[in-house]
Formats: sequence, C-alpha cells, structure tokens
Amino acid sequence: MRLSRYFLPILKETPSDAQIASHRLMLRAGMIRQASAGIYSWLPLGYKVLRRIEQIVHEEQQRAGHIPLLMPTIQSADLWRESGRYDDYGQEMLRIRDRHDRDMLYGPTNEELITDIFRSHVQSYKDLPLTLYHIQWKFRDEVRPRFGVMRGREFLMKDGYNFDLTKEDALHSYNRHLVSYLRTYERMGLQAIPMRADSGPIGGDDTHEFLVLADTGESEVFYDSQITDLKFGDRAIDYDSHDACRAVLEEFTSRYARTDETHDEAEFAKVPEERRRTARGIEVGQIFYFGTKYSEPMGATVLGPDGTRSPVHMGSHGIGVSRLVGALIEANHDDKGIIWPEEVAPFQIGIVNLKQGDTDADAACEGLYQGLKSRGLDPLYDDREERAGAKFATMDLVGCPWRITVGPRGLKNGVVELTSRRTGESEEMSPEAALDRCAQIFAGV
Ligand code: P5A
Repeated sequence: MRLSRYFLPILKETPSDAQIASHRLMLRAGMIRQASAGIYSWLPLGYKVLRRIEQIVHEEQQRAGHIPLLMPTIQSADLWRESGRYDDYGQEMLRIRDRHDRDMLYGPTNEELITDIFRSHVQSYKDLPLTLYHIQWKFRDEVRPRFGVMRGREFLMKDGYNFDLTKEDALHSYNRHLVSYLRTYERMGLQAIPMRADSGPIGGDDTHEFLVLADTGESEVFYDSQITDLKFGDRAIDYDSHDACRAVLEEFTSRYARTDETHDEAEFAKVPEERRRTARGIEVGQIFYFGTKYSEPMGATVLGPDGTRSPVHMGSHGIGVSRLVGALIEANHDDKGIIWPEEVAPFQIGIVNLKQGDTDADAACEGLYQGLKSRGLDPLYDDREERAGAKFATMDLVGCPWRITVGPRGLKNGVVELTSRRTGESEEMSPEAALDRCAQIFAGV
C-alpha cells in the first residue's frame, strides 16, 4: 500500500480520555474511531489487524477439528426463555422489540442458538463428537465500557460449542480447546496463562480463563512464577488423543494460577514464597464445561448405542478477538508507538523514502515495493512529500516490525538500511539483499 493513497487518519494530539496505552495508540494510529460508548468503527489499519487475528484463530480452530459456521447477531428471546437465561441475564443484555412486537435481543453469547441448531439436526450418537464455532459480533451492555476495544459493548468473539455423548468425551473437548488456545495465543507472540476462574452467567464448574499479564489488565491474578516458563511451542499433537490433550492440560494447570474470583490464600501459601506472584492480567479467552445445563431444558438429546436417549454434554469456549488487538498492543509498544509481532502486523515492512522526487530514491523504493509484493509480502510505502522525521514518527507509531530506509546518499554506495522496530538495530545492505532478508524473516509466518 502506498501511504499517499491509503486512509490512515493519524491523530497529532494524544486523546485525553484514553487511559491506557493500547487505547491511546489505537486512536492515534487511526485504527479505530468511537461510534458511541464502547462501540467502534474499525478503520482500515485496525481492520487489517483484526483480520490477521481472525485468520490465526480460524486456522487453529480447524487444526483442532472444529467446524466453522455463522450464526446471526440478533436472536429470538423465546430460545432464551427455554434455557431460563432470558430473565437471569440482566441489564447486560440488549433487548429489542421488532415491528410484530416480538422480543428479540442482540446476542451476548450463543449457547441457546447453537443448541437449537443441534437439536434440530442431530439425533444420534453416531454424529458425535461435534464442535461448531463462529467468529461473530456480540453485544453486552457493560456498566462501564472502557479502555477502548478491551471492554467494549460491541465486540468480536470466537465462540465454539462442543457436543459429546458422555462427560468424559466432553472433558476431552475441554482439554482439546485448552491445547488449541495455547497454540493460538503463542502464534500471535502472546503468553496467555490458563487460570482457574469463575463461570459467571455461562455456568458449569470447570472453567479456565486465559490471561495475558499486563499492569493495565482488569483482573487481579495470583500464580506460581514457574508457570511463566512453560511454552507450548511447535509440538506435534494429536487432537483426537484423550491422553495427549489431558497431559498438556495437566502440565499447564497443575501449578497455582487463579483469578481473584477463585483465589484461595491457604492454597497459595503452599507455593514457595519466592515463586508467589500477584499481578494483573487481561482475559483474552475462557473455556467452560457445563454438561447438560442447556441440552436438558432445551431437549437436545441423542440416541445412544444402548438405544436410549439422553441429553448431550456440552461446553463453550471463547476468544476475545477484538480485545486481543488491545492486549497485543499492551504487550508490544514503547513510547513511540506500536511494535507488532510479525504474525499479526497489518503491514510487515515499511518503506521510507527520505527524498521523494529524487529519481534514484523513487526508483529504488518502487523496486523494493514491487519486489516485496512479488514475494508475497505486504509493505507500506511512505511516498508522501514529508520530512524524514515525520515519516519515521509515522512508521514508529504504526509499528511495522521492519523498516527499509532509502535515501540518495546510501544509494550512491549501493545500499539501503534495514531496521528492526523492536530492537532499533539497523544494517546496511543492497536493495536485493534487503528483499531476500525480508522474505527470509517472514518465510515461517
Ligand atoms: C464462551 C463462548 C463466553 O461468553 N460463551 C461462548 C462463553 N465466555 S466469556 O468469557 O464471557 O467471553 C469470552 C471472551 O470474550 C471476551 N470478552 C470481551 N471482549 C471485549 N469486550 C467485552 N465487553 C468482552 N466480554 C468478553 C473476553 O476475552 C472473554 O474471555
């Protein structure tokens, strides 16, 4: 993309109402614009990051064998009356009446709707196990929407629902989700720690939240510091193997790690003192096993191998896709701006032309721009008639992980400069070498 033709409405002033870095930087970098409290338009740069995160989530869900579909945002109140949650959900639910006076709502979550789909089409244990998911907007009329996309009223969630014949199978689905979430967050360059949590309005006894440690996080967390040394990495895992998934769950959840809702001082005291940590965290996902909480009242039963019908065992599993954009920035920024991990960067490489209008500089930039694109990369070329300082400031704010700086002086020696946004280290090399290096850096991404 050529910056002169892009829509990147950068703010010169730091917005005064934004309290945390990610909110400030998303506004300043022209990623989002508030439409009303807790509701945002995703401007082109923000939308690009959102799409990259979605893409990783889709790939990891499907790797685990989960099947994508798309349910609507507006739901009928009748389904929620069947499960009993229509009255329970309270003021967080946005209730709407259509022209025929029917009660509708903007979905805060989809347990009822998916259970209705399931009961209408699946009758036999032979069609199990089944996990369906979608990535769809949700609405929760939060009392205090704040911190930009971190606690929005409208937000994008990946929500998945498993249907299993037995409790044991459903617990395997739970474990499988835990494993696939570990992979998903690590692929984005984030460490998200599973912590025992409270199930709130979704229900059930088994639940873990995934937390990214950050001073600006809304949750207070207590954990054994050994947990931060754990990495899932690039392990090959058989998602159908109950033993393999259970082993990962045990590895990642056997040390003390809890949110304030389930914190137990006596248990925490058993952790050696030098390893006890209290911190804050951003909840980027949560998994639940709730058995027959929805299938029983809604009559979602299947015929088992013994010829009798019984309600299916279920769980639901959520990733805060739009919140992740904020969480990623909280974990990756400095005082100049955002530092995107390579896997989610909206543009991977910025090209800065130090002297727009200079024949050699323009030609070299054009060659790099086309060369990067032909290698399957997505560069942002600052081709505006601007001072070098302003161009560097824009690139630093927007946060492309790599920058190629091109100027007449370097070109006389046949070189351009390749700079890492994260380390600030620069290296001079020929434009061809810069192209090869960039292709190499992003080969595995
Ligand atoms: C699991 C999927 C559920 O709703 N039902 C379907 C279950 N879980 S949850 O924990 O309530 O939400 C899942 C994730 O969504 C993100 N999230 C939010 N993101 C931005 N703004 C909000 N107001 C908001 N509320 C929840 C969180 O990341 C949460 O873990």
